[in-house]
Amino acid sequence: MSETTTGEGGIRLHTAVLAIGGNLGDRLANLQSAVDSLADTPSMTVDWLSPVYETAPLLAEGAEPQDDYLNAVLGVTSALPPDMLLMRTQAIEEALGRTREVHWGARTIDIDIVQFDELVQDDPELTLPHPRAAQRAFVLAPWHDARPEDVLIGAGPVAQLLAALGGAAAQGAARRDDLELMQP
Ligand code: PH2
Ligand code: MG
Ligand code: MG
Repeated sequence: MSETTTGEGGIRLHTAVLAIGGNLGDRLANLQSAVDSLADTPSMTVDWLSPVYETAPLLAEGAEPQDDYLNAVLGVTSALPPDMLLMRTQAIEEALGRTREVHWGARTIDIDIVQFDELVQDDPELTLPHPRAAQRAFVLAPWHDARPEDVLIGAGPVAQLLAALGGAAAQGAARRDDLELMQP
């Protein structure tokens, strides 16, 4: 993962790991729409897709209760630099009805860039790798299922990070083998 490759015509291609999740509306349909929209992005291919997990909401302190999420992780390759990839993911979130009234509020869809090539940056608009991915079973568990050898840049092997959390179940994350995302 995360190596920069050169595509046809010498265009720089980048790989990214994205985490998707939502807890409003038809959760699986919203995840699938996000995957489909990513695949429809010019120059972008969806390389792999994780299983779907149902996960207890991780809430900000004092926040109102929320319904459980569905979460998944996927790998993409594209020619988009990080800021353009972020613009695209935000446009897809908006098209799928995402609103941002409450920080960490319930949402139809959230698309987070977990890592981008081997890039480490502290830009307040886009911190890479995602600063909280190493603590989140709803990211690590599906990622590990799909790509057991992957490493979260600067943090360590996904397998070790997940084990350090006590596994998926310790954070209320359970694989839903009855639900599946389709490669577009
Ligand atoms: N996303 C959040 C806050 N809490 N909890 C779960 N289970 N899954 C999420 O994707 C999630 C969350 C903010 O992005
Ligand atoms: Mg998020
Ligand atoms: Mg987000």
